Amino acid sequence: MRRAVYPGSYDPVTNGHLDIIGRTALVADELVVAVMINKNKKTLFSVEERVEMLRDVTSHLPNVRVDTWHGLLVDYCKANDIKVIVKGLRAVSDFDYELQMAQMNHQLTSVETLFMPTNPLYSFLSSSLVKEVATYHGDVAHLLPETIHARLTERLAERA
Ligand code: COD
Repeated sequence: MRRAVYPGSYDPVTNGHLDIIGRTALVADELVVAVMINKNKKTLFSVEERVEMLRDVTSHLPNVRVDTWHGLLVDYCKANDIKVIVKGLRAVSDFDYELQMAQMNHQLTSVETLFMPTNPLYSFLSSSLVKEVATYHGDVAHLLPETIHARLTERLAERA
């Protein structure tokens, strides 16, 4: 696989995302982790912060870079000559919506979507659940890289 994109919100990046990034980086020549900007979605971290955090935790992977995009993913792919989208699949519940998006994206520009199965260690893990549990002081330290956990704790304390 030449160049692939792994799009998401990454608010914030979790060990589940990192696992998919690391495994995809082994089979792609170049992987772009794209923070997709959705102005209607309320996020805990700004786009700049999410990019900075992703760059920090992927700095050991030489063929991974981080970018942002506002608009359709297929337009990002076209503009960057990317023919493959990678998505992580946690459970059957992810599959329904991901399949719909994969088919829509293919219909729009013939871009292909490849699904990478979650590591069972992280099959329950999502950024939103992590934020919810951390908001009520549940322990999520083992679910995030250390620096991200520190930034999450700090941000939630500011908001409290
Ligand atoms: N294990 C494995 N995979 C995981 C895990 C985990 N624990 N956690 C998350 N993932 C996967 C998700 O399934 C997803 O593939 C990816 O990681 C990113 O996850 P999130 O939660 O950060 O990002 P989402 O799901 O909010 O991202 C949705 C997109 C931004 C990719 C989507 O809305 C999109 O493509 N938007 C762009 C606009 C567009 O083109 N719309 C038309 C689509 S047809």
